[in-house]
Amino acid sequence: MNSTTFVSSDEIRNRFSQALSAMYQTEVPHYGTLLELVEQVNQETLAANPVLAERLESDGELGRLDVERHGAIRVGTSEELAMLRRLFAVMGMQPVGYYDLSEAGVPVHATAFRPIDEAALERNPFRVFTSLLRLELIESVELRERASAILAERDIFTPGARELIALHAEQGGLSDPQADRFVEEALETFRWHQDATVDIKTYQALLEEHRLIADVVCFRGPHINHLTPRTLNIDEAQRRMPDAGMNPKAVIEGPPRRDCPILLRQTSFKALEESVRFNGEHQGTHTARFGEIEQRGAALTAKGRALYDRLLASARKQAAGLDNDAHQRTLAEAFAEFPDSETQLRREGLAFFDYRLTDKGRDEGAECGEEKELEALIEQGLVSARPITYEDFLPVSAAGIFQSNLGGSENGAYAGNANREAFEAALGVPVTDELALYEALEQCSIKRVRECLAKASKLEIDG
Ligand code: OOG
Ligand code: NI
Repeated sequence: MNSTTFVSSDEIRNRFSQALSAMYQTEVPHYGTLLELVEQVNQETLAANPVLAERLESDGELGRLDVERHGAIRVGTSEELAMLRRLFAVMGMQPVGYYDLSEAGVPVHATAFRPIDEAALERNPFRVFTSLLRLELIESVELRERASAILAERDIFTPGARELIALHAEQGGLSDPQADRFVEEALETFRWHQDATVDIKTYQALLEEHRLIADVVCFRGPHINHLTPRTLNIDEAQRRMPDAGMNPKAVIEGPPRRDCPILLRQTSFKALEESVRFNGEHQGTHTARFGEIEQRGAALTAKGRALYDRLLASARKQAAGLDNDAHQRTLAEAFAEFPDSETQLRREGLAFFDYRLTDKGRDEGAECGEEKELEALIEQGLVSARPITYEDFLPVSAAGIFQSNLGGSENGAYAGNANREAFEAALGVPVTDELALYEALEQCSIKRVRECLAKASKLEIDG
């Protein structure tokens, strides 16, 4: 088959995220309610803030505000994770970053499958936070063996999905009908199953060890456990959740509200109790699925991230147990130390920026000299600098999201067990370092600016 007839991986990811969203809305009607709330708050925010509306419009963002930004699943074995890597690769999603949740008393480690280049992110940034259960952290040998025997029995992929993943590798792409079939088959892996694969006693035993172990082990597949649209005002959305019939988690995770947003702020409605049928015809319930919202800001450099981590750690100690309003006030006080203007963030090397030649720069670039420092070029209005959006996750925030749904079943004994090598061995490839990606984007934008200036001054000399 000729490669020109292949559908792009960006297009397959776009179709998949839409199909997943439609499925999740029918599975979890509450999630539809969250989407409506987010849409309403977004519209009000835009109406009250024409500058923001204009910027989103000129960035081509306005038309796709309602596209989900991420979802999450949890798998049980290395084989499952390795196959998922191939499934996500069909959609142009690569494993980026390593997240150790054992530190937070949750027996998983994780990565985010996401698009990495600028054009792909622009098309559809959909990512999936993917956790691998760490049975080796279960202390009871018997329970550990029982769990792995149960997991060994299941195949979370349909034969059709396996076939199309292989076909994609063989052909180097998928045709339009093949892409549609792939989306349909891949969706099955993410579907909810009301029938557990175990009896209620086994479920209870695993639940007692840790709720998350029961969630991963006792079902036929790694049901999608949340989706996450983008909100333009997370504080307002959180405030309105109860009136809209949702039970929000206690606090918004991440940095406080700022003039220059950094990293990622997230909150969710808490997981719902859903009815489940266990082997032996026992009816019971299981709590796993929720809805989340996110608001993203600038990607931080290693220096900026270290400052964020330090301030967050100190604020969290003081904020423990506070309600969201008090929690946000405590955070805001601690973060007073974190520069809050784009100029400062840039000059102090705290965030990554995308540099471009302005119209003025294009007209007058020749005289300004290519040798000048970037900051001087910015001051003269010849170059513009925009923060690069953070596309990844935050371990402390992720832990907060996990814990809000676990009913306090974290286990301190799991802590201190980061094992990136084991995760990468299971995955079959190393994960990409997220900082290196932002650094490369920034460097690439600087190089483009320099090249344009060099070309302009050469034209000037030649002419
Ligand atoms: C994943 C929780 C982490 C996030 O946005 O930080 C997450 C899970 O509960 O499986 O999705
Ligand atoms: Ni999430």
